[in-house]
Amino acid sequence: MSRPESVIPDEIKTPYPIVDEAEIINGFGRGSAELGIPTANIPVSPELNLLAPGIYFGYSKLIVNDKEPEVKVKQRADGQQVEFNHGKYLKNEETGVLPMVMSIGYNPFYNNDSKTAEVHIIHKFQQNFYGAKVRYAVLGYVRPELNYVSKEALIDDINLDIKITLDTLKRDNYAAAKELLD
Ligand code: RBF
Ligand code: MG
Repeated sequence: MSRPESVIPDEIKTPYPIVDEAEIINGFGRGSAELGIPTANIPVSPELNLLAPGIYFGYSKLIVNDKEPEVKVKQRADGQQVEFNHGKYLKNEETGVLPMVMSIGYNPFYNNDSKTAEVHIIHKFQQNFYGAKVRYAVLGYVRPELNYVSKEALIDDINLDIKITLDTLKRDNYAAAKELLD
């Protein structure tokens, strides 16, 4: 599988890199449960809000929120209880700089009412880390948000986004940008 429209330039061009830090909030609980692709939801900052809805890529780094040492149970909009552990169970290697894909927009496949920003960190985590913080560097754009005929088609396209991201981050300028979060 390939995607000719996802041509990413050799240089990181303005408005990238976008570097910021955000608190991880809970989303709809769909990412891991329904798609098998967990995402860390973050507030849409004014800078992210300027980006067109779409899929972006870069690096992220999780930061344990030490100011909140206690695990707290919060109620999600659908009534489900979610545990905010503020990242206290993260392993050492899980707080390093890791590749990420970010989805910004309205998730046409699910038809959300409000704009969301979600980061899928390309790493297999054993636990959630709601309430932790994430530093991120958005380095470029992959594709627009789309609607799909099936959940499987959406998952296939996300897997291709992940592959494109990992390939792109091997290229010189993108590999060097890891330092932005070190
Ligand atoms: N949702 C869509 O409706 N259309 C998309 O094209 C789309 N692309 C995504 C690409 C990536 C890399 C990720 C992580 C998510 C994407 N999503 C997309 C969002 C997905 O629907 C969402 O993560 C789950 O519904 C959980 O909120
Ligand atoms: Mg999510």
